[in-house]
Amino acid sequence: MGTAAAPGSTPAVILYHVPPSFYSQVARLMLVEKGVAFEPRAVVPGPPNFGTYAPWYMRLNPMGTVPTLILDDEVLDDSRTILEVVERRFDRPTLRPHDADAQAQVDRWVEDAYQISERVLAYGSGRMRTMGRRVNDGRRRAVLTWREKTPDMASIYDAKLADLDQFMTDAADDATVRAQVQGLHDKLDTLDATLDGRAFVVGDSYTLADVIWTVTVARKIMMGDDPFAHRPHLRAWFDRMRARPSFDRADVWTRFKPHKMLPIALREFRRHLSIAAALVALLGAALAYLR
Ligand SMILES: N[C@@H](CCC(=O)N[C@@H](CS)C(=O)NCC(=O)O)C(=O)O
Repeated sequence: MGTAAAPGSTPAVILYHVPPSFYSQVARLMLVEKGVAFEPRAVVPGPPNFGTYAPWYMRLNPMGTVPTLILDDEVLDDSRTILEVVERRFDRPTLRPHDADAQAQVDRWVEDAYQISERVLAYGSGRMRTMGRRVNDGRRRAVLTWREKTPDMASIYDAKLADLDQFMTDAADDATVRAQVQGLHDKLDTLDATLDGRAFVVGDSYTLADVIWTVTVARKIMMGDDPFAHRPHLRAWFDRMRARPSFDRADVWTRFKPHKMLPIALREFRRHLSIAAALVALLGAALAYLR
C-alpha cells in the first residue's frame, strides 16, 4: 500500500488506520489517487487492546478513531479534513475542479456522503448488532480504564464516552437505522440518475466525489447488499472506479478479508499470548514442584 514518490518531493506522511475501516479506506484512496507516498501504521479501535483509546493516540485524535494522518507538523484526525487538506497541499492531480459550479457539485456530493452514518449502518444492521454492541461495551471499558489512569485527560475521555453512548443508542434504534438506510438508498438513486451518460460523478474528470462514493458503494457490497439492482449507471461507473489501479493499491474492500487482519491480530494478541505462555510455564513449574 502507498505509492512511491520522487525522492525529496514528498513530506513524511504517516497514516494511522486499520484495513477494513470505512473512513481509513477514504483516506487511503485519497492519498493513492493524489500520488502521495505514506507510511501506513495499523492501530485498532477494537479488541483485544482497543489501541486507539490509549492516551498517546487520544492526544493525536481525541475521538480515538481511525484514520489519523500526520502530514509534517499537521495532525489530521478526521477523514473529511484529510480529503480537504491533502487536496490543498498537493496540487496535482486536481480532485476539486477550478470551475465554481463543478466545485459546488463536488462539495455537495461529499457532504451527502458524510451525512450517512456508516457506523450506524454497520452496527445497526441485523447481522452486526449483537457483535457491535459487544465491541462498543469493550470500547467503553477501555475508555473508562484509561480515564482512571490519566486524570489529566478526563475531559477527553468523558467526551469519548458520550460519543460511544450516542453511537450505541443510535445503532440500537430501529427508526434511526431505517432512516439511515433509506437516506443512502435515495442518494444512490440520485447518483445513478446523475451518472447516466457520464464517466465521473461530477464533470469529466475524477474528483473527491468519486473518492468518497467509491468507498461508500464498496461498503454496501461488503455488507452483502446489492447497490446495483435497478441502478445500471451506478454499476457501470463502479466498474470503472474498480478498474483504476488505485482501487487495489488503496485496498478498498468489497468483501471481508480476514487474511489482511491476521498479522495485525497476531501482533495485538502477542502480549496476551506471552502472558498465557508465562502462566503455562508457571503452572508447569508448580506441578513439577508438587510431584
Ligand atoms: N469522523 C471520523 C469518523 C471516523 C470513524 O468513525 N472511524 C471508525 C472506524 S471506520 C472508528 O475509528 N471507530 C471507533 C470509534 O468510534 O470509537 C472520520 O471521518 O475520520
